[in-house]
Amino acid sequence: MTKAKRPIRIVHLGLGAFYRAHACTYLQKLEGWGVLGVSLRSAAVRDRMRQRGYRYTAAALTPDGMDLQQIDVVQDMLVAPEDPAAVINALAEPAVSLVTLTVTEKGYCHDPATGTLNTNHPVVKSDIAHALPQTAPGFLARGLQARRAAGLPPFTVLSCDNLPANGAVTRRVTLDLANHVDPDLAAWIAAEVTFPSAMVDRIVPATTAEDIARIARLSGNMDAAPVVHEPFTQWVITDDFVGDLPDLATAGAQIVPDIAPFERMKLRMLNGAHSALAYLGSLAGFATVADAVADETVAAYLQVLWHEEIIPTLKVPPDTSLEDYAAALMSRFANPGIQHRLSQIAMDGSQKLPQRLLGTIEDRLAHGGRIDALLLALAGWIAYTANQSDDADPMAAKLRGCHASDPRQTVHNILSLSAIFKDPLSAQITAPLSDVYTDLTKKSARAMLATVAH
Ligand code: CS2
Repeated sequence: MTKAKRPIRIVHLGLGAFYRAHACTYLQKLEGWGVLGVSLRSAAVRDRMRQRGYRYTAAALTPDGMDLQQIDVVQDMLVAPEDPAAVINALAEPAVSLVTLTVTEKGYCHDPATGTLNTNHPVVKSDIAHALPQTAPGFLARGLQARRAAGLPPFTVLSCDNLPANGAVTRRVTLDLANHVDPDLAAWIAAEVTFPSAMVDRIVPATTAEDIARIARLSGNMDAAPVVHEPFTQWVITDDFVGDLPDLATAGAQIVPDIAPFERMKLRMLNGAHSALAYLGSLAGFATVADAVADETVAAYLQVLWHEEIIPTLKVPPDTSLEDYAAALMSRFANPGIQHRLSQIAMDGSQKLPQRLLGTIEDRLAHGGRIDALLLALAGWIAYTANQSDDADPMAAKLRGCHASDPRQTVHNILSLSAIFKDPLSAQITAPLSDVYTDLTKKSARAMLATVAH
C-alpha cells in the first residue's frame, strides 16, 4: 500500500543537505505538509533525489553508529535556471502558504555590513530588469507579485540560514528589490507579508561516498542522496506568521516572542567557535572539528573563547544556561561519529565573520574585556585568505589582493574592506590585530593557540 502523498504547501528555495536534515525532519512528524524543493543553481540534487522519487534517508551520526530514518516530505523539485517561470508559478499556487529558504549567507545578495540589497551586483541588476529572476530575493518579489496579481493571499517567508535577524534581512532585500520593480508591490509586501526570524541548529557535514555505501549496507537500499547529521537539533522561530501553517511546535520547534537571544548565543558560541576552528585548526594541521577539539591546546583555547570572551556579551535566553550550552557544544564538536571537515566551515568567511566574530569584538570593545582569542581567530582567517583557492567566497579575489609582503599592510588592506568591517571597528582593532597577525606569520598556529589558552 502506498502512503498518501503530502500536498505541496511549502516551497523551499535552495534545497540542500541542511534543510533536508533539519526542517524536513520536523515536517516528517506532521501530516499534510509536502515540500516543493527549488534549486537555484545546479541540477545535481534533483537528479540524485529523483531516483527514489524524492524519498531519502536521514542518518543520525551517533558516537557508536548511525540511526536511519526515511523522509518523504519532498514531493518534487525544480531547478530554477532550467525553468524560472515554473518556480514563479509554484510560488503562486493557492495551496502554498509558506516559503522557506536556505540559500546561504551570500544568497541574500545583501551587503553584510548594512543588510541592504547589493544593487551593484550584475545578477541583482538583471533581476530588477527582467521578470524571470535568478536570485532568492528576485523569486520572492516576483512570486509575491504573481500572487498579488491573482488576488491571492501572500505566504509567510521563513529564512533558515545562519544570519542574525534572518527574517528582517530577507524582508529588507525582498522589499528593496520589489521597490525597484514596482513601489506599489513593495508597499503591499510591507503590509501583508510576514518574515519571522529563526534560529536553526544542526551540524550537517557534507555526505561522503563512504556515508552512501554505509547507509546502503545498513538499509539494504541504494540511496544516492542521503543526508547525515548529528543527533542534536534545534529550531527557534519568532511567532509571526500569516495564513495557514504547519504546527511546527508540535513537531518540536520552539515558537517564541523574541528569538534574538537564542540566535546570538548560537551564532556567536557555535558558529563563532566553528569559524575559529576552521581557520586556526587547519593552520595547526587538523582536518575535522572532532580531530581539532581532541587536542588539549585547541580545547583550552575554545574554553577561553567561550567563557572569557563570548559569554560576557550574551543575554541568557529563557530556560538556558550558557555554561551548559558551552559544555554541550564541546561534546557535539567532539562526536567521533561526525567527520565535519574544517574546509567546509572555512568557506565564505567574508559572509560569515560579521555575525560570528565581529559583533562580539564590537561588544567587547564597547564594554571592556579581553579579545585575544577573538583576534587570533580573525588573524587565522586573514592567513587563510592568502591562499584561498576556491572562489566560492564572493570576496575571494579581493581578499587575496589585500595580501602584501608586510603583514601590517595586509591587515590594513583587509580592514579597509567596508563590506565586512564597519567603522569604528576597523580603526579600533588595526593595531592589536596587526600584532597578532604578524606573530602568526612568524610562529606556529599551535604556539599562538597556546599563548591565548594560558
Ligand atoms: C558551520 C554551520 O559550515 C558552517 O559554517 O558553522 O553549518 C554549522 O554546522 C551549523 O550552523 C550548525 O547548526
